[in-house]
Amino acid sequence: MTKGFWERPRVNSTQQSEPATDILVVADVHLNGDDPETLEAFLAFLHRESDGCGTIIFLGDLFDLWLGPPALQEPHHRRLAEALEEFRRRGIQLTYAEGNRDLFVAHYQGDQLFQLATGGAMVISRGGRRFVLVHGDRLNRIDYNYRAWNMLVRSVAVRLLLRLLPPRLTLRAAATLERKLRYTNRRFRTYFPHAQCEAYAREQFRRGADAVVMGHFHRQLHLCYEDDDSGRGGEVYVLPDWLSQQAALRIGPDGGVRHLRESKPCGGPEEDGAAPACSSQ
Ligand SMILES: [Mn+2]
Repeated sequence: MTKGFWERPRVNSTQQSEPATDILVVADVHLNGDDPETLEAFLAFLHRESDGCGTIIFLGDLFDLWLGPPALQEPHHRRLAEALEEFRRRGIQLTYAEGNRDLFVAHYQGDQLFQLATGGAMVISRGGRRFVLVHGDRLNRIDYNYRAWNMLVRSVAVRLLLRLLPPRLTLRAAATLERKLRYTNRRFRTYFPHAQCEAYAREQFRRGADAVVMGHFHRQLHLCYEDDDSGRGGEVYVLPDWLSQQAALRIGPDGGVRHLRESKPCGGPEEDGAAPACSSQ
């Protein structure tokens, strides 16, 4: 559900208390059925990097396209679902914030695969810092075509259609849709909407957030916003995509944020150690 995303994002708190464990945040993995090697590489990455983590937050677009209804789960979706079971058995909390390639994932898969799944933003606290985590595709309010498209495909009518149509037909249509979707918000993905980001972030800071974490833009940014008239400021971390950069972000028990990066093709993990210098906007 996306209604009121901007004005009042659907925010969910994943935990009341603050456990002394790290949070691993991953975005834009863009897995698909044609590339099982990448799926396995991602799972290996998750196993390695989730060591010492109590929570993994998937910040949307885990697949090139993920339709939530159980009848529309393809082998690569099922493979990941099976693998997630193992993380849950290890006591790791799994959460999901939908991206633009996810349709009704929170609705249908929320209770099955994740302790928490949302079509909007989620909130988590560490070290007294309050983080708002959101995919980021709906950040740009002036991308009217995309917003209209987004409202249409996430409507109740489309959800019902997905349940009524024969799965084979739906999956074929989805493959076509997915190709089209690649171009819907291309123009707005080629640059980072700084003004829109600041407006969104400041809204969250005024509501008590200390930092906003997002993916979607397939680039790494760390932005600091000074206190405004409301006396509130904060930071924005933009997480690069896992697909091309094997990037992830780790939030420590003290609220510290660290970017992880693994060199390609298959070297050991290289850690930047600290987020890039914070540049004021
Ligand atoms: Mn995206």
